[in-house]
Amino acid sequence: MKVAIVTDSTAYIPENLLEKYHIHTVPLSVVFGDESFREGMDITTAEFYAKVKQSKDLPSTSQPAIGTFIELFEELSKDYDAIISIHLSKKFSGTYEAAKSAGNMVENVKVYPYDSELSAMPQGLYAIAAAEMVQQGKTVDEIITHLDDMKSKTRTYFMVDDLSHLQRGGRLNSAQALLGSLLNIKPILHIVDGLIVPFEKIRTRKKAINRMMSMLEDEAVNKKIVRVVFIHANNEAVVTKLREDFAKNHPEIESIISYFGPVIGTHLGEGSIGVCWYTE
Ligand code: MYR
Repeated sequence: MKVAIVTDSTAYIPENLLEKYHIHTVPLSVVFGDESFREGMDITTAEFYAKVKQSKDLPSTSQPAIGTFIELFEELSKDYDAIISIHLSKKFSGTYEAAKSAGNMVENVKVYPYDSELSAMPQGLYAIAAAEMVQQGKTVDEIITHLDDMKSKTRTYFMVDDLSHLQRGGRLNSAQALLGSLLNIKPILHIVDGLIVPFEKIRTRKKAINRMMSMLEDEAVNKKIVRVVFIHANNEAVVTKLREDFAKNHPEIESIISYFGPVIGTHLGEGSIGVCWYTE
């Protein structure tokens, strides 16, 4: 049985890895006023962050149309028997539901929609793991069981410079956001059951980054980490340094730099940093 792996653009999987693992993506969009841009297609990440600074309209985001999924699934049905379609948390976006509906409408291919309960490159790690298993000849059931298992072994922490983006987009409890902006804290956030939740309240950006790195270091010493990802929102130099520092102690662990592109950048804001890893 031939299995294709699909994910959405918010996984922000670097281009070389998309090609290496033959992963297909469907774009979400950012909207400025009445203009809509499919991320990675109509607008690059650099253009997006520049536009946010110039634009009088703050951006909003939208999920892909069901028709976009149908088009891709029909194309893939020519070469594949099954598709695992891995998406950002269904509590963040209607993308998973759109993939599910489209999957029910196409013929000649069985579509298995999968809710990563995350987003950004942590979701990308699921897509990569699934694609590796396809290359090893594993079945759809084996791959889905493995993804379920990864959920309990994946740690995702991130911090934002300004909580107002998350508050405005409605993806963080507003009372928490208000408290954060009033006290000028830099909370470390994480995702629990598909929702963003404060993990720890920390006063400065530097301390928040150090704390995320020390949690990573603890896990690297005590467990076997498969892959680590450092994620930035238009501040690559910061994560390049974090990655270099980590690699000095742990050269054997694969590490990847990814980014918060337009859609997730709309909700987190420039300057956000994320660290994610999963263990065996
Ligand atoms: C839509 O409009 O359908 C997309 C909504 C996306 C909401 C994203 C919320 C922030 C997720 C942050 C994940 C960080 C993982 C490191």
